[in-house]
Amino acid sequence: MQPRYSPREIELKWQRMWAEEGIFRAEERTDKPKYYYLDMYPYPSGELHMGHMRNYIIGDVLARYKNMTGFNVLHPTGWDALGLPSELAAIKNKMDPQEWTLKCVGRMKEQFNQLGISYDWSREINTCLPEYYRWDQWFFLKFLERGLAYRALAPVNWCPSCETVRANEQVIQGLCERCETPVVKKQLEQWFYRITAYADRLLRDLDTLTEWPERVLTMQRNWIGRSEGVRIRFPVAGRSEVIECFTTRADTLFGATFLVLAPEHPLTVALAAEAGKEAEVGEFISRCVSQSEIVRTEAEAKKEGIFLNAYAVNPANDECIPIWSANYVLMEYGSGAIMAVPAHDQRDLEFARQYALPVRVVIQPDGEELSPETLLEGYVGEGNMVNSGQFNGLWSEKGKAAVADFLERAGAGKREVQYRLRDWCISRQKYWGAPIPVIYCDRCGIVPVPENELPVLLPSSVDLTSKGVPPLASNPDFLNVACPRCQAPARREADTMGTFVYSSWYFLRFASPHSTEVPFEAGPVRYWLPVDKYVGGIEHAVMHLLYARFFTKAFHDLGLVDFEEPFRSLFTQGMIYRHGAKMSKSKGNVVSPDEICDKFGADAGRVFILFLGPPEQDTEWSDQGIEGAFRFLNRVWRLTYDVTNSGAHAATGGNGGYYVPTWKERIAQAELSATAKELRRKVHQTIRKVRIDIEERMHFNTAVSALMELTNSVAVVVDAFKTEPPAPSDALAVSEALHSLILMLSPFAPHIADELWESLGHEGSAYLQPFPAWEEALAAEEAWTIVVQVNGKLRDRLEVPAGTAEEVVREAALHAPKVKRHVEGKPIRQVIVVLPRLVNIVTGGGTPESGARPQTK
Ligand code: ANZ
Ligand code: ZN
Repeated sequence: MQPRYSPREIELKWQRMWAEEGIFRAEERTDKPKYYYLDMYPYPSGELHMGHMRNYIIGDVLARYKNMTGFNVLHPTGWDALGLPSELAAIKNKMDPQEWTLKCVGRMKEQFNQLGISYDWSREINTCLPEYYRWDQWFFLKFLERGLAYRALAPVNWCPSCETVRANEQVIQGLCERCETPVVKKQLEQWFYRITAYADRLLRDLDTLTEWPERVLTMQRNWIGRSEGVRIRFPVAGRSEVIECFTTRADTLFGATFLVLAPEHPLTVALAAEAGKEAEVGEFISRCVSQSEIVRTEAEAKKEGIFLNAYAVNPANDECIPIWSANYVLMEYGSGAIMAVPAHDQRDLEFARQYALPVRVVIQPDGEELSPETLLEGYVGEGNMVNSGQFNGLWSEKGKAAVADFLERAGAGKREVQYRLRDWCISRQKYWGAPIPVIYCDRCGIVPVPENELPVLLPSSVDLTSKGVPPLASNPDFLNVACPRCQAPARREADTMGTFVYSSWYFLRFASPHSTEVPFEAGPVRYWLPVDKYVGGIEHAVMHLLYARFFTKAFHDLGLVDFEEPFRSLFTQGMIYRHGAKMSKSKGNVVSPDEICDKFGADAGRVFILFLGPPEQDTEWSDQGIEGAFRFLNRVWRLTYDVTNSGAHAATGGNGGYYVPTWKERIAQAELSATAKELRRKVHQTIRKVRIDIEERMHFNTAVSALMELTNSVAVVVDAFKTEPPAPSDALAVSEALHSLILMLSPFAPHIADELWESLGHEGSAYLQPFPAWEEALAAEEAWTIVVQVNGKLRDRLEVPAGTAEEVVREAALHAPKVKRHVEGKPIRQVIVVLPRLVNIVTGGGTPESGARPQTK
C-alpha cells in the first residue's frame, strides 16, 4: 500500500473495475427485497455543476447503502432529451438538436462516472430516440380512444414579428425574447389530456402518500383546488338568456349587488351590442385578453370593468341587479360569471368602491357590527345571516346548505364541485418533440395514425425558425401524407408533444428499458414498481409529479399496471448557493465537478457536498470545506497505512501490522482490555448512529461527522501502539474498527473505500459487502450501580450511564421513590456523592444516624 493518498489513480482504477464487473446491474431476483431508487432524470444541458451533483450524490449514497443492507437495488437513469430546453440550447449552440443532445449525453455520462455514481447504465433511456417516443405516441392513441385526449382552442403566445409561437420561457415581461416585440395571445387548436377526469382520484389518493413531504401534498391539493358550491341561475331581465354563476358562498346570495361576466363570456358581446357599446366593450375585451391569467387574478391587480346596461334577476328575492364585465373574472373557472357580494369578498368590494356600486352586509359576525358605509375589507368569516329574508338568523355554515336546498327546489341552482385543475395542453408548436400521431383529412376529419405505423419519426431537415407555421409544417415530406382511411391527400399534425409528456412514464420504462413490443413489461413492472424513493427538486411539486400520477392512474384503468401511485416515498432536496446566489451558469458562480475531481478527487467532493448540511435544506458552498473533506480522507488513508504497514509490530500476525484478518471470530472470545472495550463501544455506537441517520432522516452530514469522530478514536489507539506494542485484544479491536469504518465509508466515498478494503487483504468491492451492524449490548454505555443511603442505611440502588455528572446522580438519588419515603418531611443537612458508587443523604430531625459517616464498603 502506498503511504500517500492519490485519488485520481485509484478512482479511475475502481470505476473501470465496477464497469467491467457490472456490479450495479440490477436483475429481478426473489432472495432479497427490491429497492427502486430514482432521482429525477436530467435533461441533457451539456454540463453538470456541483449544485446539480448534490442531488445525484445524495441518491447514490442511499442506493449504495440500500444495496449493502441487503436490498436488491435498481438505480437507473436516462435523459429527458426532447423538449424546449434542449431545442433552445441547440439553437444557441448552432447545432442540430439531435447532434447537440447526443453530445451532451456523452459528456454528462462522463461526469456521472467521474463522480462514481452507481447507475445501472445497461438500463439507460433517452427520450429522443424513436424506440422511446413511439410509446408516447402509442399512449396518445390509447388516450384518444378513451376520450382522454381531445382537441380544443386554447391561447398561445404569438410574436407578430417572428410570426411564431413563443413558449412562456421565451416571453420576458410581455416581450418576445428574440426581437422584443410585444407578444399577443392567439387562439390555436391544440391537443389536451383530460387530467380533470382524474381530479377526484388525484386528490383523494394524496391521503395515501404518507411518505411525501407535507409541503408537496399541500401544493398538489391547492393546484387541484376542489371547491364545493352552487351554480346559481340569474335570468337576464327582458331577455331569454340566463347567467349562471358558480359560488362557494350561497349564504351571501342576498348580498349580491351586481353580476360580473368575464370579458370573454359570450354574453359580454351580446349585451354590449344591444346597449350600442360594441366599440368601447370590444376595446375593453381585447385589453383584458392580452393580460395573463396570473396578472388578472392577483389581489393587488388593478380592477377594470364596464357596465353592460343590462340587469339580472336574483332568484332569491327577484331583485334586479346591474350586469358588468370585469377583468378579474376568468372565463376558465366556474361558469365565467360571478354574483358579486362586495360586503363579503375583497375583490368585489374594491370593484364596488371603484365604480360606486352598492354594498350590503348579509353576514353579521358575533359581537361586531359591520357597516356597509365604512367597510374597508370584505368580511369573509362566519356569522349570522341578516338582510336575507326567510334565512335571517341562520348561522352562515347552515345557511349555505339552506340556500342551496331552496335554490335546488326552485330549479334556480344546483350544487356543484369545481376544480382549479385545468386539462393539460400537450401541444407545442416546436420542432424537438414527438410528433402527435394524427392526420387531418378533408373527408374523414381527424384520423389517428394506425398503431402499426408508429413511430411517426421526427424528420431531420426542418426549418427551426419557420415563419407563420410550426417548424414541422415547413417540411412537405413530413406534412403531406395519404389519409389512412380513404387514401385521399391529407396532412399530418405538425405540433409535437411538450416535455412533461415523456417524463410522465419514464420510471416505468426502466423496468424493461429495451422492450420493443410494449412500453414496459408486466413482469418486471410488477417486480420493481412502485418507485421506493424518488428524489428531486421542489420545483416539480405540481406539474411533473401530478402528470406522472395521472399517467399511472390512466395506465391502471387501461390495465397496463396494477397500482395507482408511482412513487411511494418522495424526497425534495435543497439547493446549493454560492456567493449568496443559487449556483447556476447564468450567475457565473458554478463549481465544476472536473475542478473538484482533479484537485481533491471525486470522493472528497462527495463527502464534502454531503457534509454541507441536511439534504432537504438549501446550503452555501464553501471553498475551504472541500479541503476539510480531503484531509479527512487522507487521515483514513494514513490510518489504514499505519495499521497494515507497520512492520515494527508484527507480533499480532496479519500482514505485518496491527491488522488481524480473523478478528471477527477471535474478538468474541478475547479478554478485552479497557482500551479495546472502549473502542468497540465507539465502533458500535457509530454504526448505530450512521444507520439511523441514513435510514430515518437521510442526514448524511451527521453520519459523516460520526465517521470522522470514529477515525479520531481509532487514531488515538493506533498512535499509542507506536510507543508500546499492542495487547492482542487492542489489535483485534482496531481491526474491527477499521473494517467497520471502511465499509461505512463506502456509500459516501466508494473509491477510497474499495482501495482500502483491498489493502486490508480482501477481494472485490466493499459495495458487495454487508453494511456493518451494531450490537446493542456493545454500543450501550457502561452503567454505574449507585447505592443510595439515607443516614447511612441502604435504601435504594440506581442504574445510571457511566460518566453521569455528579449533580445528575445527586438529583436522581433525591427523587428515587424509596429514598423519598425516608426523607419525607425532614430537612436535608447534607448529600454526599461518591462516584461511581454511592450517595448518602443526611437528614436533620435528631435521628440516631444523623451525621454518621457513610459506610463506603
Ligand atoms: C359569491 C361570493 C361571495 C364569493 C362571497 C366569494 C365570497 P374558490 O374557493 O376558489 O372556488 N369566482 C367564481 N368563478 C370565478 C371566476 N371565473 N373568476 C373569478 N372569480 C370567480 O372560489 C369560488 C369563488 O370565487 C366564488 O364564490 C366566486 O365568488 C369566485 F362572499 O361567489 B364567490
Ligand atoms: Zn380520409
